Amino acid sequence: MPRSSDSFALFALMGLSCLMASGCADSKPSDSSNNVGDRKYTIGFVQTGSESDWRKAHSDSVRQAAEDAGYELKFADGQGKQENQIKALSSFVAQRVDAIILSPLVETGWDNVLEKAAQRNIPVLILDRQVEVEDESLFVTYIGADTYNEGRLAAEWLIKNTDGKAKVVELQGTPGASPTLNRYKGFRDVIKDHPSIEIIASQSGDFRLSKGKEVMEALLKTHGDDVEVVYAHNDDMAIGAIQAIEDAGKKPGDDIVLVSIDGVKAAFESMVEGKLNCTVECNPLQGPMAMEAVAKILAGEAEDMSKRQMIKDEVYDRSVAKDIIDSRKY
Ligand code: GZL
Repeated sequence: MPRSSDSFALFALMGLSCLMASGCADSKPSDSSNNVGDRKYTIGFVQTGSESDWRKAHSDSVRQAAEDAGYELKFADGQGKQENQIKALSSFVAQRVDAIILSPLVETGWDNVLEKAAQRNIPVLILDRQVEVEDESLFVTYIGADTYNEGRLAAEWLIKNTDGKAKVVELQGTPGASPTLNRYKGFRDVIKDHPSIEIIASQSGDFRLSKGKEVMEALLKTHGDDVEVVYAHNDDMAIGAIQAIEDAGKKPGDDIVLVSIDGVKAAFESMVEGKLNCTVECNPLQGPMAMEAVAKILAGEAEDMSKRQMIKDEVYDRSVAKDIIDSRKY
């Protein structure tokens, strides 16, 4: 039987361990400062990977904005695998970060891990790509571009700049990713009223330059001179396709028209060279908007925050590339 003084020590110890375990010792003031007591707010950022120039610009933007906001950013690179992202998200929950930002590789499969964050009252912001979940209270807000409209804009440019007749090969992005699904649908919803624009082949290049080149080589072998237009879901795959078209002895931009999406610097360089005809911008500089939203969420001022915060896009083609290229920020 422990002595009375021992009992007191035991209860004191239990009380302290309970405080620490429940995190009460680390309660979060809901002020708008970037600190909790004497430590910085910690944000867990789960990124898709580093598959494209766009993605690198996106990661840089989030890192810089977190630094500017005075947050400690824990960066998890999903390396192109959803299971890595789910593991990283679970780990951030276990570490009890103050908020989580998720750029989901694909749309589905997030309900359980987002439920874990909700059980720990850790707010989640979805950035860039969208999630499909049963219960949308599992995330506070989505910030990103309107990738469905980007598909529409690409098709509208094509109709305006060809005689409305074209045989198209499509290089799709990562299967199951919201930009892939949206750009696929947006493009088709416009060309369905133009039956002389025909998609003769459609294959995934996974948003990667190397895969885009590989797929384009195969499509040229199969369809040869039938290929009149390439519609690429991102610039990196379009640049891969340009290389394949040149290897096949054809002139990209002239023998074959290329229209893509993102608006990265390399796309503007290709347009200045005349090898790419059009790129629809998809702005990756989302860091500042994300951190503004995080600040409001942490300050308890997010109750009227809209569920979706879309970023505006522009369309650029060869005719303006030379004048614009020096002003591009990514
Ligand atoms: C679009 C973004 C896409 C880009 C690609 O919102 O998720 O992922 O278009 C990137 O370049 O890999």
